[in-house]
Amino acid sequence: MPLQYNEYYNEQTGLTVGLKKLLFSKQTAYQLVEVYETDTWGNLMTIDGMVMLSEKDEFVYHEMISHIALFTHPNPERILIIGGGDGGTAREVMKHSSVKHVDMVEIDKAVVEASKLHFPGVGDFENPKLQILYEDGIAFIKNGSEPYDVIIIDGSDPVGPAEGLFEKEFYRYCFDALAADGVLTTQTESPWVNSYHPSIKKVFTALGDLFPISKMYTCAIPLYPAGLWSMGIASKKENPLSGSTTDRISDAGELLKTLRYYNPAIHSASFALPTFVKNIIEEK
Ligand code: SPD
Repeated sequence: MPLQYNEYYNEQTGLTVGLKKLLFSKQTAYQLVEVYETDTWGNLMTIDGMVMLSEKDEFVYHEMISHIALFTHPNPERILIIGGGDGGTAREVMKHSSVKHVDMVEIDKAVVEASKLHFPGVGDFENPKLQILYEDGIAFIKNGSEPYDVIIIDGSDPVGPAEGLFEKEFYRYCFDALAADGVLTTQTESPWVNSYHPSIKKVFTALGDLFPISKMYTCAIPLYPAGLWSMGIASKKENPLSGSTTDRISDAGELLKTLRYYNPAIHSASFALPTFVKNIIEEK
């Protein structure tokens, strides 16, 4: 029997990845963090048996959770990332020349440690703009700080320590922590997995109640359950589909050359939702 990683998202249905060997395994106070060398996807990080990233497909998630929001904000300088310990989101955010400071609040040091050891191309941990705080993101945001221009919720699935990242109360704290033209993005799971629908609905109801503008968008991530992933953007002022957002993207030629998934057409197209996906957030 070959060595395999299996993540079941519905009874016996799931994802299978061929493994070469286990590289890292740490049970922390919060979760089990593991890294495997795979036969196809480079190194793969899992948390409590759920895929977080692979070397080969991480660019999709990290570009899409970062650039939609960063281009929507007219001048993003102060950024907060909740979670994101592998460093991929911070790497993308810091490609924007307007960004002066990034706080990354990661609850679990082991995620950063595993990434530094086994994902050398993912994090830009030595960048002086990045400050890593090993704290609970929910407590951090609740306690208040100087306002942020953009907040990115790069957490895990809605089980264990990340459960609170899908609650309205948490998004209210985020709203309060954002400047008057602030923008937020968050990862909101796979629309194909029925057990996630209540969490998806809860997040979009909260964003719609709190922010004048909120939208879902999607991207294709092969190693996440069923390959289709949803994300949410919420904004106090600027619309992600406005002409000024489009102009900012068109002016960012050099940055766009560094990307492999996100481009101007993907920015707009990712907001076109299949009807069954729209129904998850619109049905009463
Ligand atoms: N089931 C996958 C959910 C993963 C969301 N976060 C991924 C972390 C990558 N920075």
